[in-house]
Amino acid sequence: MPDILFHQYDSSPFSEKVRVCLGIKKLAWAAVDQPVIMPKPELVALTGGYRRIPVMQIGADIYCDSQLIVRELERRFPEPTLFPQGDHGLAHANAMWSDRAVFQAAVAIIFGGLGDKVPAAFINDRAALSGRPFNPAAMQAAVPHMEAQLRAHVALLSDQLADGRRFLTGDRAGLVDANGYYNLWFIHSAFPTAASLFESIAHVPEWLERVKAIGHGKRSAVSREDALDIARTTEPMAGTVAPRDAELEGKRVTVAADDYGRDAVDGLLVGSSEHHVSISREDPQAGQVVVHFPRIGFSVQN
Ligand SMILES: N[C@@H](CCC(=O)N[C@@H](CS)C(=O)NCC(=O)O)C(=O)O
Repeated sequence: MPDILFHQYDSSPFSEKVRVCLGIKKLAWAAVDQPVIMPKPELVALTGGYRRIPVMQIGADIYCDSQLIVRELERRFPEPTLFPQGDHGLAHANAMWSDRAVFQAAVAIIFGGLGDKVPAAFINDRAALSGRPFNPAAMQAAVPHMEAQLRAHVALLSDQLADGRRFLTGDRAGLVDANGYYNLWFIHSAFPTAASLFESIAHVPEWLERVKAIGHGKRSAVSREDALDIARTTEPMAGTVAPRDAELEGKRVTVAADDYGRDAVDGLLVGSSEHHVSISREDPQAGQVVVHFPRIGFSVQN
């Protein structure tokens, strides 16, 4: 069984970002399929309350958010790299563009386009997730603006590819390709009529095909129950705490996303850096686990 257990669902765009990175790295991994809406009892047993998808599990270490998952994949499996030109900082910063601006446009185009075809259970779940009404019918009014936004964002990809390069930073694919790709994949798979928005933008369709051809690495499957068993029967890795967090070492802290899905997770601070924070918690089903979060987009309270 592969070490990488990837809690995901197939239609999830942020999961697709990571699946492309797993493909670039040619890694073997097991999908642990999670429901698209709450409840997700096995997932929250592992995370302590964080409900978003994707989450990566390696033994009893639980990595939340695609930003940190990608960082950890690069740390553990450096070759082939996700940063073929270097530029680590810029490539990670580029996720703030894809995960916020482009994602917001994709969501409005897809759900505004689907309108009353979106199931009520999904609408209610996403309203609870965001803490705001989730109203596909109202999103329809924003579709023309969001389509213009999307085209302008995709034009940036086209500019980047204009000199004939195969991928966004050169001849080898990397994280920025996964970032640029997954929202267009999301539109294409969830609301294919809207794909006409970018199918005629120069260089983009060929590049999308190239990224698709990378594939997802070597995928297998593990059940949610088995994933919990693996957490319970393994020890989490030891971490180190950054000097600026020394006073918090071993103390109880609460970590929560600052945008949506803000369910707070609490535990003892056992690791940190400028890029991540790690907390240890004991769970009746998952045993002792360490849950890791990125710094960007997450608050840490004590
Ligand atoms: N910043 C997060 C965003 C993750 C996110 O929004 N995921 C969506 C699915 S693609 C989600 O969790 N939706 C609610 C759910 O699946 O319960 C990341 O990069 O992982």
